[in-house]
Amino acid sequence: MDGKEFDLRGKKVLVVGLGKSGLAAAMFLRRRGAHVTVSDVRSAEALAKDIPALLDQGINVEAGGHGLLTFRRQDLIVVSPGVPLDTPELVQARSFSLPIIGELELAARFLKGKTLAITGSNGKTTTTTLVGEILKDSGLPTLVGGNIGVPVVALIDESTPDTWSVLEVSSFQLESTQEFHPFIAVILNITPDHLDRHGTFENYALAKERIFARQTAQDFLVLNSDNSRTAESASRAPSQVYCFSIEGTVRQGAWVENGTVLFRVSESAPAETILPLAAIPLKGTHNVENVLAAVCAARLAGVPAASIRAAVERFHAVEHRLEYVATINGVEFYNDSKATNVDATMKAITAFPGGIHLILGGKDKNSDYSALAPALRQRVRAVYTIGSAAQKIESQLRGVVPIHSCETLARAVQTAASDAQSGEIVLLAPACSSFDQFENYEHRGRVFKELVHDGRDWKVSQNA
Ligand code: UMA
Repeated sequence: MDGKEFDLRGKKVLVVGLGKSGLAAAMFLRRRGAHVTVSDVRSAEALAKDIPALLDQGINVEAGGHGLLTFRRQDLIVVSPGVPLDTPELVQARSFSLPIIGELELAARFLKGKTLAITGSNGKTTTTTLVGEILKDSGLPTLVGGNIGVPVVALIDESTPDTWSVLEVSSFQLESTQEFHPFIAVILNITPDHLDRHGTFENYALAKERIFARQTAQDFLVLNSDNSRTAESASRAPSQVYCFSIEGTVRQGAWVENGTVLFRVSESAPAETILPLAAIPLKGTHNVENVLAAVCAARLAGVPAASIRAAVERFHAVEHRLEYVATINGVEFYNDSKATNVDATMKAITAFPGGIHLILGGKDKNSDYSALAPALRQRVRAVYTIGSAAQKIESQLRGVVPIHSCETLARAVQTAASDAQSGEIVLLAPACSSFDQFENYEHRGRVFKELVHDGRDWKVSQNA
């Protein structure tokens, strides 16, 4: 991205949204000499912890709503990922031809070194973390950020021409990119998610495809050939396509054969052995896919096979992704709070052979929960619903397995823990976002873990 920096000195820049991304972007823009205003729909009270630091830096703050005038007198508008691009004030700004970019695009123009970007509906955080570990372990100077929780602008000052920036990128971030141009791009899978924001599945898929839109023939794109919508992207890629598959051999990329992960750099090259499946310390076939994607990305970045194997063997589940919590009276508790869509929940269910007591619910994203029915029939003993999506889930899954309306996570954990027999599983994999009852999915996962640990005596006291 070197050489595409804009001169921000004296420019009037509006940052929309004052979350993690907006705060980091505003501070960065100010340090580069821009006149910065931040606008957020939340009240000044709700933003109180951040306002003094912004004012100290000479940044203007508009709280409690977006003013149409604020969106007019600007040279550039930088949008936070969570702000929909069809927000009326942004639509108006676009009609006045004001340039609008997202935080990812802003950062990409200043980030030095090489970018390795990972997107997908599920598995992004695990794969990004794993690739970051592999690159770091092999001695490459590596930074990790993006949707994983560290705004990309926050990486700029640390980056050098030798840096590898490993970025988790979401459809929200990709939607507002223009020149974003990763050297290695990965699409793990595309399955329905965020339909409340993108409207249709195809719009969502097209946002994901922006990860490779500006790549060239010198760049690489890694795709999951087992996922139909992802495989389809190959024909549109301007870059060199590598694939991964757990179902069969690929022309160039990574696959599984006789219980071993193999990689080849081209169709005519010999297959290299990377590691046996048994050496992967993560649960579920979806995690095998994540490892295959990481193998492709890391080999393309020049990391030797032995180094990849060592890093994978040491890797532990990321918090809130099918994270083992505890075994109480023979019942295992797993926290998959990051399963915020139907496909992720399906993957969590299929990671276990059966005997699952499944906690579902939260804020609906216009999802179709009936897609879970076959997996529920095969592996799930009962469902425990929580949150505002509960009624919809119950009506779409009625008669499939017993459903208990629990409303709160506390009741759900308690009921599921009491129902489960030794050898069974209590799984939080809610298929919904968390914002109706929690600050975010991390908060929901932490509360789940606390409830599990606090409730060690439930069964004992009930049986007493
Ligand atoms: N806001 C407005 N106007 C609007 C909408 C929102 O002013 O019309 C304000 C809100 O009041 C709030 C701020 O915008 O103050 C929030 O901005 P944000 O939602 O972009 O949140 P950030 O804290 O900046 O976090 C974002 C990502 N959030 C989203 O994409 C929703 C984080 O991903 C990411 O970790 C962070 O940037 C750093 O890059 C979270 C996420 O849920 C984990 N991502 C989705 C997912 O993984 O499914 C895509």
